[in-house]
Amino acid sequence: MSDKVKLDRHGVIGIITINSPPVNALSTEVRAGIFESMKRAIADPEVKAIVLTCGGRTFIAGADITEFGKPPEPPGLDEVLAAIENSPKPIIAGIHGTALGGGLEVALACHYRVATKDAKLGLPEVKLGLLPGAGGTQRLPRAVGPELAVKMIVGGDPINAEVALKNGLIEEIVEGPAAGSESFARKVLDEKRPLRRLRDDDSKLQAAKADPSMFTNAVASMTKKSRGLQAPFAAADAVGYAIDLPFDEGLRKEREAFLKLESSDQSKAQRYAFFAEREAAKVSGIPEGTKPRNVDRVAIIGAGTMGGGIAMSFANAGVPVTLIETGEEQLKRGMGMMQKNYEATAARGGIPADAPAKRMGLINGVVGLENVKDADLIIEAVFETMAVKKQVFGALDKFAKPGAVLASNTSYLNIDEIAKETKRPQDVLGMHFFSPANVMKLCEIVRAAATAPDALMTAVSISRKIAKVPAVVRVCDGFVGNRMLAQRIKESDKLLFEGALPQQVDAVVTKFGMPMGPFAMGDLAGLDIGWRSRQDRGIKSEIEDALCEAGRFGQKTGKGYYKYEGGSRAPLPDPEVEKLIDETLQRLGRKKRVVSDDEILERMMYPMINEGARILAEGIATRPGDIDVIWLYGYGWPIYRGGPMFYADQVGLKHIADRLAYYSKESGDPSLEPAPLLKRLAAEGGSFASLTQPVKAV
Ligand code: T1G
Repeated sequence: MSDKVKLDRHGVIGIITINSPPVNALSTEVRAGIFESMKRAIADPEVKAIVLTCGGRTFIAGADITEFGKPPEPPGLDEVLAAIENSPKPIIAGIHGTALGGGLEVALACHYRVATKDAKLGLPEVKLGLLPGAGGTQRLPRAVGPELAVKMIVGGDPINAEVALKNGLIEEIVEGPAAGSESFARKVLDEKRPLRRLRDDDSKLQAAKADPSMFTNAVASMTKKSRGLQAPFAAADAVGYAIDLPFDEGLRKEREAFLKLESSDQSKAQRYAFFAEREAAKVSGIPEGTKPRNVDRVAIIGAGTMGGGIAMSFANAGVPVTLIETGEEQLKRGMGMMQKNYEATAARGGIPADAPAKRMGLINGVVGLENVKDADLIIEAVFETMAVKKQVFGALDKFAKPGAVLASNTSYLNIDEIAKETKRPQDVLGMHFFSPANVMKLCEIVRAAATAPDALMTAVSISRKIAKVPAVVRVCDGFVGNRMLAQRIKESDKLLFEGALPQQVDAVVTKFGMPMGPFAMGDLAGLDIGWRSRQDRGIKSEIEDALCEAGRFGQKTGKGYYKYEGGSRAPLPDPEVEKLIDETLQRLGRKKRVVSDDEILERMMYPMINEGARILAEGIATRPGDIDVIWLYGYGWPIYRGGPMFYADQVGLKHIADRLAYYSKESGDPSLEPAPLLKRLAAEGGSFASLTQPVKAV
């Protein structure tokens, strides 16, 4: 009998308790333990009803993801669920924390479910490129109706206990999972309630059977944002089986669809991303047990687009913020922007109607740097020049309390240099947020040479508290994301000189799954920023300079690499641009050639991967997974491709190294030469994934 699952008896109630930290995942051992305990409780004549509950911080949070892709071991989850569902004695699931995936499927096979008020119930399998594979797509629609089932299964987000109660997924909200479910079990016995098997109850499917548009509309709205993903569409089809087919036929087809997704490249990439995200929060090279400093209050310097977005992220997590500006006018503009943003989200139903007032109530806007005095963490989001950063950090050194963590939101400036402006460089680091900061999940945490381990842990833990994904990097120009992006921008410029058009390059990149191509991105950011800094540095980018000289700064002037009509943000190819490019190439005596989409894709991705290899070799990033997390959550890399380093392993490092060597020779550009680490791994037949140890201690 497994020590992870135990069976107790409280009078006529059999209590099965799972205790398998950290999240009671349904590993082989846990499945076997439940199966054995079930059989024993059912066979025990003293036992009249059975409760299934968990110890620790949560109910079952799903199948054990680490077991996917490995040969399945008995008992299968379907066997365990059949034993539960066909039990002659009522079985009650007592839920607390998160009942997710296979965990909710276990509860759905039970005859009754109760939950504590903080519980969350969901089927997030699509977020792993999967669909519920143990009856979830057949039982949940019968429990809550097809519309909510589609929302939960195709969207993957959990519902809370209140919504679960309202929609009949649970019977009651109880105090404690064990005590609450035990007293509910006694009620079931006292009131001789029937053994309710969801498989036998089609009542909530009738409306959708009568009017199929109910289902198709729900699917259409939930799959709107699923471009490139397989799982959401397969999951929607599976819910459709519940409406159209008998239960067991639906179950069989669900299983078939699950197994197909389980072996898919997309799901492998999404499962990789799941663990890479969690690994990225583990900082190497600091003493075991280093504790983060306490953060009760945060101060943010600058109420512009970034400062405002960062302030909202903290207020969204209930952390009070002091937002500091240099003048009343700037402050008023910044506060107004956040208010408008919150109201728009509330109007869309994205947050409760009273949230804008509550969250704005947590943001105290003031003028004057001295107001940082009570803050435990100070994040500077001012104009992106070294001079301004140094001036601000010099002042912060005077006003900030001892032990406060001083973070800069710079996206590429040298944090070591900024830290030198203070007498407390051990408290200085970078917290690089991405625009819009209240939406983008990534926080690229930059560890400077003098940053203290506990200051670093403070930045990592507070990032997770505000629902950001932290990734720790070292100081270099552009850190990880922007440094790799610079390689792509350089190649995209060169492609225009060789005959490719902006819309061709962008189409290849968006077809690959990126939200936007380099030229549409340039138009969004504004081409004049790069133009002015090139002028400052006396360097040229002939084609982009010509666009800027023609007043084509991008969206802000209604034309750049594309034209934008009627205030729309949709990029439209503009023959004017083609003409301007041709004129520039003629003036430079450059010949155009036909550039294939395959070549464009290789030159958009491989130089970035090559730079990623350099970044690993220099120890700027600890793991390839950290680089992937940065691209997934900061630059919109498609989740179903896992990230640039994961993608590189799928393509094969030998092929990438060979192609880079070819492009380097063709263009005479030494920076395209394969990096030593890439060359070595390619020669050894290795992969970035094989780099289990940091290439160099961070
Ligand atoms: N399997 C294995 N390990 C898991 C796990 C799981 N399902 N869930 C979490 N972990 C590990 C995680 O890697 C980390 O490990 C530790 O637990 C704490 O997690 C048949 C097919 C539950 C909301 O998708 O969403 O069921 O880093 O840091 O922030 O239909 O974990 O400490 O070594 O995330 O408090 C469906 C996945 C599976 C839920 C807790 N279930 N988990 O969040 O802690 S597919 C899921 C989560 C399935 C069936 C199908 C979250 C959480 P380490 P954590 P957290």
